[in-house]
Amino acid sequence: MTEPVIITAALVGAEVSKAQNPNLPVTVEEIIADAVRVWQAGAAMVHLHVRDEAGQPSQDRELFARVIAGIRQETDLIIQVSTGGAVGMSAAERLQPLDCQPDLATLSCGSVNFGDEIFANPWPLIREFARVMQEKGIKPELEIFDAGMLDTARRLLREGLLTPPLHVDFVLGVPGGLAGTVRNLVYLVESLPLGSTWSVAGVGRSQLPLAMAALAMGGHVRVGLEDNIYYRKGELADNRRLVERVVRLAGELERPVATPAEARKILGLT
Ligand code: KMH
Ligand code: ZN
Repeated sequence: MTEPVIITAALVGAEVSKAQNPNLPVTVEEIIADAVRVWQAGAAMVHLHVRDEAGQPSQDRELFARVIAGIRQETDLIIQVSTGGAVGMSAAERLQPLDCQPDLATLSCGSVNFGDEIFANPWPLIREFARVMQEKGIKPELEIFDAGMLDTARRLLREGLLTPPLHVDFVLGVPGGLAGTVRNLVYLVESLPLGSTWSVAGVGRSQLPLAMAALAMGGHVRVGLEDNIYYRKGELADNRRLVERVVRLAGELERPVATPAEARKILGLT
């Protein structure tokens, strides 16, 4: 049978505001409600950020704990927390959600220009984050924003800070990172360590073509307002519709959509 596709919904992120898209979930209740909607639509995993009362990005462990508890009460979604947080946050701040027993956590494998700013992930920070995840038994999702970051992932493997098989997410189309083209995706997938699982998150207008490419290539797909606020040019999206579209496309390509239980098996989660 064709490999089922794991759909991950990146619900809110740290960069988008409600002013840009009123459908963005920012309160604890809104994030939980959107998680339920994308789960009903076919997502198996959520990539989580949280916001504070002012709607600003936060890595506060209490906020994460409330969101995760609410999602787990209503769904069997796989919970993946961000350790990227927002540009400029300290390492200690970013690590907080690892205290909330997520299933996975992101591990960014290098620094990258991020619009006008720098998303800083120096080697000692990467190594420390990997060590904490290993200690807590949390599977990393390796965030790859540029091609050299795969070499950093290999270095972590050599140093025993990652346990194979790896799970990788190619975040392509960040202004400052590797462009969101099918050619780049093919190159990255061909460069992966054998046995790795992978998904792609295309930023902005690259979200749809890269999702379609991943479906055709046997990979997994991340969509959501964190990466892209439009459904099509000039029309704002919401998280459920973005997931529903991937489900329809998967159907056309005869890729079954993984339930959270199937996704857990594919990712080797216990
Ligand atoms: N908000 C970006 C600076 C992650 O979640 O791990 C980092 C980010 C990656 O979103
Ligand atoms: Zn994120």
